Amino acid sequence: MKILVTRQIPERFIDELKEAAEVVMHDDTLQPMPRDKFIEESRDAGVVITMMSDKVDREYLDACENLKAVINLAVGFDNIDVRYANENNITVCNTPDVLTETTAELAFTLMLVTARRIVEAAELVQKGEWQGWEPYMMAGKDVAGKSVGIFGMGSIGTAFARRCKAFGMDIMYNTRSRHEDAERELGARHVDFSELLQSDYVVCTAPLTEETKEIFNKDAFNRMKGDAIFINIGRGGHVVEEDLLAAVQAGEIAAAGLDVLRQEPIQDDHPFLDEKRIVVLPHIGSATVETRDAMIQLCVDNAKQIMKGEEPKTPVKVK
Ligand code: 8YV
Repeated sequence: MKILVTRQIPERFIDELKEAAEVVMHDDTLQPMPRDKFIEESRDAGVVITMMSDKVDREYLDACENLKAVINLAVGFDNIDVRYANENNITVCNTPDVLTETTAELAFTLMLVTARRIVEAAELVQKGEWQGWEPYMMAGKDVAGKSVGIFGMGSIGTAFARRCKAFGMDIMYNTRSRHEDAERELGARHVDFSELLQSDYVVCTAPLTEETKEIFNKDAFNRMKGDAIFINIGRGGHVVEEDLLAAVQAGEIAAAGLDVLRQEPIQDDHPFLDEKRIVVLPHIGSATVETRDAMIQLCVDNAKQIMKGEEPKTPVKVK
């Protein structure tokens, strides 16, 4: 049975997979597999290692009769119809835990970068425009001692909260269910969404679901403080980008730091590109060599276990 890998991964992982099955790896380094090729190559595959850009929907799952498992190189799995896959006896795996600290670190970095206007300041120097000093030149906003509202308190949200505690921040969070460990260890308070929006920093770390889609919209941004900073490392689909842009431009919030967008990569004419107060990163939350190695290794381990007919390490189950 074949294993299809839809992005390029280092040869050593391919060699390991080859011990279990024939392996086909996509031959483009940057672009995803075109949809028709993805389906075609998956028809005789037993296992597919996917990325968030691969849509594993009903049409795809119906077309792939031999498929036993879809292994997503990500902790998020909003690109996959997990329920339908499971109904059809197709296992779905993701890569939780191994990327938690790295992604929380990036979220914290984005908070510091936007608060202290790091991109703007570095650009000023690079462009040769640093010509003197005045007290409020590139003045930003403190992080230490401020309040932070974390939307989504899973493992990444909690790891992020730990960093906030070290900065003496007042931590609030909003999720469907209470997180008693975070309350006890970090002094985090469970608040409703309206109260969360009153924080100095509003940080989205949640997975994308039907309930959270476009939750950061005109109304949410209107309710934030004028000097609030919005950070998103979850998924672009949480945000109505036009409303975020309008809120920043109208001074309804101060700035935003985004690692994720509705459509990735960003389009050349995207209005965020002209807005200094919105920092956009190319979805690098988990992008360290150590973590990417660990994520890929976990996918390989899952694939090997499935090929042996064993339970994989990290299956996704939907309730
Ligand atoms: C992935 C991510 O690198 O894990 C996730 O959910 O968003 C990132 O860590 C990205 O999705 C590539 O699949």
